[in-house]
Amino acid sequence: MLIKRQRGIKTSEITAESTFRKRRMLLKTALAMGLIQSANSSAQDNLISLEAKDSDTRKKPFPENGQINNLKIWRGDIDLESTPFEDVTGYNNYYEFGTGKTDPARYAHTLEPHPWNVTVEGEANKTGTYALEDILKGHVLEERVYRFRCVEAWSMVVPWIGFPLADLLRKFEPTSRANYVQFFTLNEPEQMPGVRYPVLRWPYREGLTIAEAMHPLTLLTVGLYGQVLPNQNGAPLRLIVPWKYGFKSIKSIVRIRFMQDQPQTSWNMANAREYGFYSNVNPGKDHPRWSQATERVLGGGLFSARIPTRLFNGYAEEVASLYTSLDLNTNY
Ligand SMILES: Nc1nc2c(c(=O)[nH]1)N[C@H]1C(S)=C(S)[C@@H](COP(=O)(O)O)O[C@H]1N2
Ligand SMILES: [Mo]
Repeated sequence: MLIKRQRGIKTSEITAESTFRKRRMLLKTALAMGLIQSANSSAQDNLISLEAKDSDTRKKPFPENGQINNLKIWRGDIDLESTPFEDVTGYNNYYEFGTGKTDPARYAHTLEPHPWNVTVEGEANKTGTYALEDILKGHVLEERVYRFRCVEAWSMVVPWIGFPLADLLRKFEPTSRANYVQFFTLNEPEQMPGVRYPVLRWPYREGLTIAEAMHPLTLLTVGLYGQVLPNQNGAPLRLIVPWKYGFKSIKSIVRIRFMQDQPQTSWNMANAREYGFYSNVNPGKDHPRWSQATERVLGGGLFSARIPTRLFNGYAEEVASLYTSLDLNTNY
């Protein structure tokens, strides 16, 4: 399938991005050579501020509250190139803005990510409605380069920016009955033309077991490529659960609910045979409509690479222990 480039990308923007990637290579090389000792060294801070200066107006740098200076870099064992910015932000899935892959980039400008509140409820000692600023306060942002795989068999490698969801959830002191966590997306017809159509159960909802939610790989995400999240990628706050199919990574979160029983999820409600609760990436368990054995890496146009899909999207070493007592074929 041919990937349509996002319309209206100026050459200057593409240049800025390739400069960004060159700097990233430099940074990686410097890290590998031991030139940069600690993740918080001033050399790295300099690189990051250079990147920010290069960015064009379409990309939004973080507010000047110093958060980005606390960036740590975590790359796991990723050996793939990061997917170009224009593909990560131009080929999306965000049904609240239409079901086409280029709809979100075209229409998500009507989303208003500021001000933003998140309501926390259910099985926790501390519940309530919190401003986004309070949700983020005190957390050190990290860059995490993760593989990301959609059930439709395309994949990307994205330098997300965020912090472990666990660090936030712990603050609410979940009770011993909190076995699951459910998440909800904003549901605002004025801002989201797609929610006028019953293609999914709105608001978009997703869920994790408490162990999955507390796993250190699970990232509460506020940015990508050194910038705040573009609306089409789920501004201002989304989940990234890298060992699960993309639809588990819910966007624009406004509600977090601790629950005793397994929560409803929009895709499972739409088609339980196709979308299970767990939805761990599994090349051995095909989706009724798309083989899960291989994936097409976005960014290469017509000649984009097809690579074998890995169990748990390549994160088996980190997460397989969560599922030792689960039959992955029936608990898909
Ligand atoms: N609220 C909401 N979250 C969502 C979706 C959506 O339609 N609505 N799509 C999901 C799917 S199917 C995928 S593959 C990823 C896509 O994330 P991206 O557009 O940042 O690549 O977002 C997930 N989160
Ligand atoms: Mo997806």
